[in-house]
Amino acid sequence: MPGTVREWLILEAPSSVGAHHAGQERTPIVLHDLGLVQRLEAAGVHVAQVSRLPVTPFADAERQRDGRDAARVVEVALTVADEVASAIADGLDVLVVGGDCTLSVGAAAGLLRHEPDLALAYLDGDADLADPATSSGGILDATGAGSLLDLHDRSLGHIGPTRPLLQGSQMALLGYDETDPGTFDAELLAAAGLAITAPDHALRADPAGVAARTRTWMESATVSAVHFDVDSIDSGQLPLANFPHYGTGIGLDDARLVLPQLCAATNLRLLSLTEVNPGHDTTGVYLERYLDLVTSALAGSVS
Ligand SMILES: [Mn+2]
Repeated sequence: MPGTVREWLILEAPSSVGAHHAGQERTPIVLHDLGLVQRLEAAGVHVAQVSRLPVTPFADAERQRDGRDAARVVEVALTVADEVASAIADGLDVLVVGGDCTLSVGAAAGLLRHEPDLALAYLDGDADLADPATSSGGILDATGAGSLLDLHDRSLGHIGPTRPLLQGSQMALLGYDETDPGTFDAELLAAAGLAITAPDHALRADPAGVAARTRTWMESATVSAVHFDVDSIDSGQLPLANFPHYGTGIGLDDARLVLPQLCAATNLRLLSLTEVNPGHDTTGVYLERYLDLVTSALAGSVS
């Protein structure tokens, strides 16, 4: 919070319940064991509390209209919402360590209970506009933005204090791949009326400029939040994404410009980290880069 020292809750959310397969549920534990908390503290980030939710891995659930394993996805998202709401009420800022992208919907819902005037920067290699009822897999992991905007009237979009959770004017969508018909829909996106849209090629062309413009927009709201899906970074440079994205997204150096700028928003209350699958990194070199990126981004945000 401006004018005071930020104190963070690290909310470890080991869930892949909304994903294509298991793996991401290990990430919060792996990052914890690699010293995420100590690294943040060494960088000057004040960690007041670390809390770990129950491990909820992907299950071979039957597909439903609301998406694969929708009831469990909603249950986990609501648990995240409760934890975030309680931390925000206590004056803490929250770092959610996921886990799949549906956790960000829960985290935003929790923040919105206390702060309806929220600006959310959604940095993701996918537009996440899929309708779980009609998409090829029914996977809710690919529906985060659409759920926040309640574009398809599915249960994950109905977990918060308002419907939709966010108006289009409350979201910036950054880094997404316009060539993926599974998650991107030009007409749907245009109709949603987002505050800022910057597909991957636009973000690559001017990462610092887009990030600065987005930060200014974030700071015009009462509070702001960032969703950071690691698949916004080209898998050729950081192959940690649960579902690989080669030749799309932004470079790692671009991300080193963009993420710290977004996290430097003076009204930031929430950063949600998603989609890392630690099983993709056999040597630890990529996780090390990821930890560096996240740590320096949050360290720069200390006001
Ligand atoms: Mn994604």
